[in-house]
Amino acid sequence: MERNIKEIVSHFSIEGECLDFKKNTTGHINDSYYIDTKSPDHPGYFLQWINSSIFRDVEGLMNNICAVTGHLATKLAENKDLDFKVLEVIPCKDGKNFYLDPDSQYWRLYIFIDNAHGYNVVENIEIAYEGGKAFGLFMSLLVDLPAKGLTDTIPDFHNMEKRLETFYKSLTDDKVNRVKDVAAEIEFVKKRAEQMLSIPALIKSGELPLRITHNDTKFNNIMFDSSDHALCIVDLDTVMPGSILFDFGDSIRTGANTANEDEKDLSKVDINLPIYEAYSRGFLKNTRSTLTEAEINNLAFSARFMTFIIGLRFLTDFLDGDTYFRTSYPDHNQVRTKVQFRLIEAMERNAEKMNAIVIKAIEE
Ligand code: GN1
Ligand code: MG
Repeated sequence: MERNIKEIVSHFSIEGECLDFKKNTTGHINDSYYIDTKSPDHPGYFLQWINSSIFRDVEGLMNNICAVTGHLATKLAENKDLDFKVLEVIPCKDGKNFYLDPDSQYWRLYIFIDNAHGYNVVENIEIAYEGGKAFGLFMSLLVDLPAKGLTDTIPDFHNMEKRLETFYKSLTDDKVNRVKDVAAEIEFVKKRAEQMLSIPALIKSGELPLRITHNDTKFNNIMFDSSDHALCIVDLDTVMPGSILFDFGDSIRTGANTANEDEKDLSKVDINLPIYEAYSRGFLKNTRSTLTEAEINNLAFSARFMTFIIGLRFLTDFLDGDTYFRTSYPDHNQVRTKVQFRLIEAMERNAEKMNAIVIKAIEE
């Protein structure tokens, strides 16, 4: 679809105007653009097209984001020593927090965070520790925001029962005749499905509490400044009630993998235990006082749980003919699945060590 980015930006209350823009290629769901005002007096902006076939309630989603960023901004203003930033939503000229264009496409605008960078593969333990502290702080600053006020932007997002049901349906439908290509991956899922259902059982029984969580804590959603201090958490589309296990687990899936999420050479995939340890220490430094026993007991396992659920979603999307995640080549989702499952095997071999690391970090 041809998009007139400058025209779209003109609907927002910005300082200056959009004189140039550049598409950003990370992210599997939304489209993002850096908006250049080419002026030392005005900030740059970050424009996003919101994929409303995935986020069905954009109004609810934007209200979530405004509630969360508003709460964080107040907290950070009260605690100046925290040295942390929060995304700033720029409203439209009509006061709405998103712009709906004549083609019924949704857009939002943030202030661009200058001189910041993220990591797809974490380079050292200092960065991992900083990242853990950042997501821990994010969650701990949100403990007193009532979860009731937030909508589920994607219902059942990390609901393993539902994800398995959907997977089995895709298996039966075999829409694009790909079941024959993934026999080993299907076997992998079946072998572990029951064990994975332990988490939804604990959520249902109330042993695992629902909090406000980020739910998409890929390590590259942490922005760092030029001295590798963690500055800000981005990608707030899925901030909604969830378990803290989702947040811890997904950061380990992405941050403690020695390879990229779509590495073709599986021999490069492994769990980096020093990175895992550093992340755990940072995360627990800022969350340990709020965690329950059931959360602590399942923290190490949550890394396997989240790697499994996302691997399962990649596999399901492969079977459905790649309709959800953006792909760059035909078997991209299969490659992503294989990486996730290889990482789970590595974590299974290291399960005892991973548990011991959490216990040690809790006691620190
Ligand atoms: C999607 O678009 P991105 O990269 O922020 C997905 C996450 C997956 C991730 C896998 C809303 O996130 O759940 O973990 O891809 N987001 C949504 O890389 O489905
Ligand atoms: Mg995301």
